[in-house]
Amino acid sequence: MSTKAVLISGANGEIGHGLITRLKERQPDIIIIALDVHPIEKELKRLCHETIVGDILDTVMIDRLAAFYDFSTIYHLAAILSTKAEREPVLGHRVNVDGTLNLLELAARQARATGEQVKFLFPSSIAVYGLPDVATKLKAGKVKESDWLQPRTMYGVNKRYCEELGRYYDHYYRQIDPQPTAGGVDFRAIRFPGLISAHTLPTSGTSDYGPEMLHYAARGEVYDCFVPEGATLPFMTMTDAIEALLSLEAADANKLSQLVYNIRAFSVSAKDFYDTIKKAFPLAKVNFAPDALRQKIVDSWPADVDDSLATAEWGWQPKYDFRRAFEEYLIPAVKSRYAK
Ligand code: AKB
Repeated sequence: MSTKAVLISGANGEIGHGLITRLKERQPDIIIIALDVHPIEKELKRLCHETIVGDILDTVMIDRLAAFYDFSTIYHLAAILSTKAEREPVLGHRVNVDGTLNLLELAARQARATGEQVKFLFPSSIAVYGLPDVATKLKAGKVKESDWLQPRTMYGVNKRYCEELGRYYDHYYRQIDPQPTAGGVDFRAIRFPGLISAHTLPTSGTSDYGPEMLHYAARGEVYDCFVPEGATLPFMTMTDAIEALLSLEAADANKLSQLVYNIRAFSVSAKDFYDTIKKAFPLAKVNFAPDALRQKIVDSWPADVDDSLATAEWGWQPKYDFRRAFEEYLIPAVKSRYAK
């Protein structure tokens, strides 16, 4: 039996949590199939039609999924983030590239079988950029989608390559087959900046110092920040990140001139984070103890990105600027989380 469903890989991760909740709020009868290497948390499980503990490298499991469901959209969120992928590059490559290939192949086969498009939403990252040094980074300002594409991390290389893999599946898949088929993969990617959630903490990324600083302060713990006060990256709230994925998914294909879009909400330094967090948690203590090697990664990522194409083509607008993010979402939500 075949049922139209939405597949979310990496469902138990930071984006997955919020995405599942939001999808269900928007469309209560949506059929969500949640896949993760770790068991899906209880409160998410009840929002899903089926939850699967499995590995995106397991093609037998993916074939079984394909036999049971027809997917209209795949949100492929599973990934090994930048710091972990730098420590274990082969694992990073396997999960980030081979895992993505397996799910693109699932999307392509299903699209061909049903004759309908399968949307494939891919979270790419500012890690695809590679600026040579801080001076260049400061001079570069808001980086456009086509600039500085020489990533310096395994994760960045993986994300960049998967953007191109997405282009292949979207435009050229099996292009020499004699019989063209109706359905195909509709690949759409967002290059996310650092993300901050009040409800979850990231694992093994390099932009983690922002969210970690907030959560440590809320728990009354001292935080050893691995970048210097001046380190600057674009960031956004998890709420905005999820809305962006939903907006891009819903966007009219005819209005999209490209497959990959920058988005951003605010560009701030580590000190900006500290100063703002201290206003809400006056006892917050941060030791700036830069790790020169991780700092180099942050130095190679842009201080800000140009998101004008996303705004023009699918109406991207963040709800939260820096002040509103903290005053209206992060601080109240993180206080209530740790008060429990
Ligand atoms: C990471 O730090 O690895 C991620 C990212 C910027 O994509 N948060």
